[in-house]
Amino acid sequence: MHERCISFALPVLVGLVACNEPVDTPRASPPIPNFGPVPTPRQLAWQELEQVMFVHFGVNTFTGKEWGDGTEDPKIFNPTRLDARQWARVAREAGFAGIVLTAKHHDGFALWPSRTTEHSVKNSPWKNGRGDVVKEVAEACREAGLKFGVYLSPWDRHEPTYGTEAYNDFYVNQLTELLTGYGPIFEVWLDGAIGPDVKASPYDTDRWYRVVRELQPDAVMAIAGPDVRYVGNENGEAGETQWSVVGDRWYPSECDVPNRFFTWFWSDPGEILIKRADQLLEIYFQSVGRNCGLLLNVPPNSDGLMSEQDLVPLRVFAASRDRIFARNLAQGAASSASNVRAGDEASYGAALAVDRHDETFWATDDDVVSATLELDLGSPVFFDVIEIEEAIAYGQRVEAYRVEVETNGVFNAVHAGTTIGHKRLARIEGATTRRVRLVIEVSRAAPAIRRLGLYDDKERP
Ligand code: FUL
Repeated sequence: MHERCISFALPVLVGLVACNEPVDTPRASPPIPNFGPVPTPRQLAWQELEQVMFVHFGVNTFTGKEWGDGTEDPKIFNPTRLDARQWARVAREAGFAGIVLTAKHHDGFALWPSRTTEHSVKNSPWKNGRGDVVKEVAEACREAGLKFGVYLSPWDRHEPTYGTEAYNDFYVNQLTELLTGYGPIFEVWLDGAIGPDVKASPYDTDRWYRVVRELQPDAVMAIAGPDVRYVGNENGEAGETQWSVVGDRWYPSECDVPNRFFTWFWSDPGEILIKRADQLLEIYFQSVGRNCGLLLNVPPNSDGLMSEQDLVPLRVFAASRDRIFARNLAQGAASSASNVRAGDEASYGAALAVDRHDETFWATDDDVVSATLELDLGSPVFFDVIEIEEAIAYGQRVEAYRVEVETNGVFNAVHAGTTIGHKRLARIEGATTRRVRLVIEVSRAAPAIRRLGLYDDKERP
């Protein structure tokens, strides 16, 4: 949280500052030298979002297919009760920061009245061909305070120029319509998928990237793009070791995952194929809790509404997650560290890892790459969830760490891990202790830890 301060520019009062925050609000820790590649501002902003909702919607919603072949009659698209505000409300109430909409899937059907194709909502009976799903979702997101992003499938099974150079013009024209007509776009999802029987078009991705940068400089390009990478599966499960650094690039991962087993588009399967709340919670721990963005799909039905059968587990998941993280038991604990950068407690002290501020962190001297942070919780406290965050604006550093708790004067490890990154969450068996240590065993450079959190998952069996 930034201090909101107003400087008075009166000649006799130069430098006088009035603050409306409590006086104990610490200042952000001063910058430290970057280590290796660091995130661009757009990547850093994206990583802070943590949870985004994916929305697959289109002709497949009406045919029950996952991959339409582009021969669909646009007349089948008729979501008579479509309410994008409901979608946005669902996303917001479940704690998601934005929505990424499939503006066009592999079937080539455009959810906006594109000038580039006839395979679009403009030839559907929905709103007599005058509807625009992209517009409705963009506006609903804006109203709900959510970010809005677009998925535009490069693979297009309807467009005749697909497979030729000319398709690049077609694709750039579609990108241009989407990136100029609907306000700020935070993410452009460039799906790498393509059927086994097809040769990919000669994609001029450099040109596409230039267009996105020019029209929406704050947008990240994901998957087949340079800013955010595919985690490698669609189970919502990142590896235990998860670097945002790949070679000499900052390239954080995203876990795109459907809330239904195996399917992205709505069809009426009965409840058996919908993931339960505890499975969604596990996905959260294995994606957000392993230094990844979570992009969780929830498909609207053929009426144009998200269905109760999808929403019930989502709500229960969100409530469990919020209950677990409601109270950080480490916040404000007495703290000390084996090393504090320049001995400057106010700027880099251990206490800054257990305050409530994202802008402050504990950091060590540059030549200290293993170090210990110790907390005294005042009295024995039970916890079974651990949260650790690095100050990734300066790079990702930690390679090995462990968390120890004290019992009868002896510290024992209850969790050990490799990478931390933006966020690391761990569920442990549960420990009751007064003293806790975070031991950074190996770090590529001086560790910079912005949060150590301890939580009690009361619902856990
Ligand atoms: C894949 C697509 O083929 C799926 O249909 C879905 O859109 C998923 C998110 O990406 O590559």
